[in-house]
Amino acid sequence: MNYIDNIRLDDCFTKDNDLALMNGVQALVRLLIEQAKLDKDNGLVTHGYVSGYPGSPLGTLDLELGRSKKHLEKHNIIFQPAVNEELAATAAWGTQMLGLYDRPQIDGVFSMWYGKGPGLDRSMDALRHANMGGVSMKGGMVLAVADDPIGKSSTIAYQSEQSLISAGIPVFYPANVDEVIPMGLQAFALSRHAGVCVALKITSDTADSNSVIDLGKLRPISSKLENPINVHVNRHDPALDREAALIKRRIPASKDFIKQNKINNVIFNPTKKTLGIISVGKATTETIDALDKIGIKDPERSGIGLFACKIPWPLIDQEIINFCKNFEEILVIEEKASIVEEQVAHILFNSKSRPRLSGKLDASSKEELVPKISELSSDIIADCLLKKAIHSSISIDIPKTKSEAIGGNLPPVVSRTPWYCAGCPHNSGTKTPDEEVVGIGIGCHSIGYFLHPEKLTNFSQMGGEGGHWIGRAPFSNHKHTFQNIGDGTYAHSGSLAIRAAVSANVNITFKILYNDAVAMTGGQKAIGGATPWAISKQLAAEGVKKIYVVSDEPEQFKETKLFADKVGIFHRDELINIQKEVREISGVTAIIYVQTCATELRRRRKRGYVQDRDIKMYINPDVCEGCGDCAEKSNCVAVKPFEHLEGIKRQIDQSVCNKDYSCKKGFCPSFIGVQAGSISIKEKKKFPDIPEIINDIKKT
Ligand SMILES: Cc1ncc(C[n+]2csc(CCOP(=O)(O)OP(=O)(O)O)c2C)c(N)n1
Ligand code: SF4
Ligand code: SF4
Repeated sequence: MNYIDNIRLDDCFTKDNDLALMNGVQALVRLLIEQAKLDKDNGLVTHGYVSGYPGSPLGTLDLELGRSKKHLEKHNIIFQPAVNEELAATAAWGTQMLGLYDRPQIDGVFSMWYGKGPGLDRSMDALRHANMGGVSMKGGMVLAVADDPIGKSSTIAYQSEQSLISAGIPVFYPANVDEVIPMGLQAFALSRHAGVCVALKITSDTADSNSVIDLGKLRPISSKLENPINVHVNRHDPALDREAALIKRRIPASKDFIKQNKINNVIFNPTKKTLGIISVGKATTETIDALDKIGIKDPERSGIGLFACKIPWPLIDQEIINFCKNFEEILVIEEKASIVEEQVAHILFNSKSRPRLSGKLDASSKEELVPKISELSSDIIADCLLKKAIHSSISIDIPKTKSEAIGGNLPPVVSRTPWYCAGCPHNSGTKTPDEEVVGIGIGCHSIGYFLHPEKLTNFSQMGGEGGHWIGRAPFSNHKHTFQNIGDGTYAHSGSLAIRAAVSANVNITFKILYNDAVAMTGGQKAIGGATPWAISKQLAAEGVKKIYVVSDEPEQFKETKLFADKVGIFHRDELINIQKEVREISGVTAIIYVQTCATELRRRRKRGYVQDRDIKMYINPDVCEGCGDCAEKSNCVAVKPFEHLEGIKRQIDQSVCNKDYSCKKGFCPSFIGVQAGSISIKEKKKFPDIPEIINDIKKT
């Protein structure tokens, strides 16, 4: 049998040895499974718990956890998606209190919280309480913090360390997918040992990349340590006792654990000590690449040392003193703020051997060196190393031509403006009367920012939708504003902002874009979300003055008595008129715009959960005059221009069309609806057989 026949997609969850392919998100799932197995092997009876809220770069973790349900259940791990990150953190801490109040039949629960940077910020109150209160000895609490350093798919570029450090939470920073499981197991072990919450910082690069992992080597060797006293979760300790437990016992015990387990390590230790580099997290891999890029094949021979700092906080004084000893200069390579550099400066200040310290600034030239913003790449680091060579007496053997090669080895990347998916409800639901502007927020409707920025006011954090207007309204020349808010955001925290607007008595119309999904992060179900009729009743109970429901299929709401009293239900064609009416009403009004996310609808149709629409729209090129009205009316990416002998005309790209039919709104005679038609596929594509060489992989 071919070796490849034995490879399964879920090998990374099921196998105990052998190689398995996994991405950073799957590595987090396997981490939980591995922790369960480890406990079992050690004779502990534990269960697992995982809760959080999706957000990039861990936007797909909950989907992966959902897909792996059977594997998780086998190991007694419960996955409970949360209404928002703060409540997830509170629940995860709750699992640590089991032994105090619940007379459990198990030894403990190891729990994992996940969320993106802004989710960490909103959870800080809960996490600060958890870290002050402590974690159980046979449980453990690890936070998978999704860091998006360049704001690739976030409203802000994020670095989590500062928030975590402020709460005294140790930060583990795996450099790549390979380190996620071993470091995650160490994080759980530390959490149990010192009674602290421990963060596992996962950047976009780690979450999104794949690696073939040796499943037989997941478990790090751990040192046997003496158990610290009075560090674990306790009943109702006074605030100052909890502070003392954290500062005087948990953090010192954490440092002892990190030191004894040798989690940070020295990679290059030259005899001639010229430049000692301390690289943090994923900067280690990039620094090694950078050294290679500038022609330094043997760093130790060039007098270069490298200390891989895997735990940016807290640093272990003795490790830093030992590494830095006798170096002429130390260079700290870390992205964004100088978290490690400042600790190094503090540690070295009173030490006997005090080398020059470079990092964000070059110690000799005082010029900027390692960038303070965005993320680091091997090219940027190579550039820093070159600058170091120019601005100091340190001689690094760099071939001149190599420097020119930096950054020049990648083809230029084509960029395009983000756009709504074909048939997206936001194409229609976000429309406003011409003269109006509308508040932006979190979710797919924010894509509008790229399409018509002049129509939108500034975005807020998730759940802050409408809050800006509460501050602006008393001073504004406008009497009223509109505010978009997704149904996922409404369930997460946004309903509170509506309550705030009612209590501030401002004139605002919330447009609740009910697309029946938390679409931007992958089409999840809104946890704690409600039906349009339940939302209408919630809004009415909060004091919203007038509520409309607008939909592409208003006929689906025949049971009008399910809705709050006096709710008007209309077709989306009436949206503009309704907005003109509600803007004249003083106080808070709402329009619930109901149309399913087109991508979600496509999935549901494919899986047979909802009936497909059987009409396909075509544009007759002989009739089309190329005016573009259909594209403008629908705003749909599936309506594409194509070159015709008579000039540019329009056609519908059937491969992306989601049958929203808003393109035919212009009553153009070119449109043809074909019932029950299917696209003819000329020949099924054949793929070549996988070459036999694959067979040999296992043997080597
Ligand atoms: C506090 C916080 N948690 C998570 C996210 C990640 N996030 C970005 S868009 C989005 C989806 C919002 O869903 P919804 O309001 O339903 O809008 P849709 O994308 O469906 O249009 C989420 C969860 C975030 N930006 N902030
Ligand atoms: S995922 Fe859904 S809501 Fe988001 S742009 Fe696509 S169709 Fe619209
Ligand atoms: S299909 Fe009709 S509306 Fe669209 S570009 Fe052609 S003429 Fe204009």
